Amino acid sequence: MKIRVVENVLKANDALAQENRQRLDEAAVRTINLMSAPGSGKTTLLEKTIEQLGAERCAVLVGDLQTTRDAERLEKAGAQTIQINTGKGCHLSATEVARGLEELDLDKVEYLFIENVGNMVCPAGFDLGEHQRVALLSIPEGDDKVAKYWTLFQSVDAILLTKMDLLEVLDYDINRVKADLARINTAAPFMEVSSKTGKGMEQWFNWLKNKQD
Ligand SMILES: Nc1nc2c(ncn2[C@@H]2O[C@H](COP(=O)(O)OP(=O)(O)O)[C@@H](O)[C@H]2O)c(=O)[nH]1
Ligand SMILES: [Mg+2]
Repeated sequence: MKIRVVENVLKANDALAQENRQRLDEAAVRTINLMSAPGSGKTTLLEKTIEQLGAERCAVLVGDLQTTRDAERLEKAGAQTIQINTGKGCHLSATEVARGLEELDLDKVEYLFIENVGNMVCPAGFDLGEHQRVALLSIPEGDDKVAKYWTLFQSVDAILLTKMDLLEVLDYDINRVKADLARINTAAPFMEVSSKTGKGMEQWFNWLKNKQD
């Protein structure tokens, strides 16, 4: 019985996600769902990305349990931003994204970024209607997270190893991460970046612009 309820919730979410995707296709807005642990650098990456792509081409839906802090940061970067507070919810749902889309003027927008609620488990199970999924993984989190949270890393189209400027001060084995990814997801490009120094960011921007390195 419990299983049937969960299946129904997922089915309803998937149907609405499909509607969101259709709407975004019609508006020609490429939509990217960013997922990672809290503090791994999603908002900072988006601040730099908005600056690089041009604020008028970007919109953001940002999910957090509470506060409008991330929305305030991203609005300051110049992008149309809608904050979604999930209360106790550990991930965004297609319903919340549909409501967020109602609030956005997508006329001039080419990129919609969805900053999901920070955690490496729940967001992976919910289609929001995005076109691509990106996982962030930061150096301070430790090099065992791909193996531990493999369902997230298996489901994404690109992986960013963030805060590369901290590599020297923390014990972190990038080869261990690459070996884990070789078992889980070989299709997604793996990019080593630092929003702080700008190192490696060109590869991310090129990926967004559909350019090869
Ligand atoms: N050293 C370093 N710190 C970073 C970098 N990117 C983000 N941070 C810091 O990490 C903290 C969390 O970043 P934030 O973007 O809010 O993470 P989010 O919770 O995933 O959105 C902040 O104090 C940022 O200044 C980076 O590339 N290098
Ligand atoms: Mg954030």
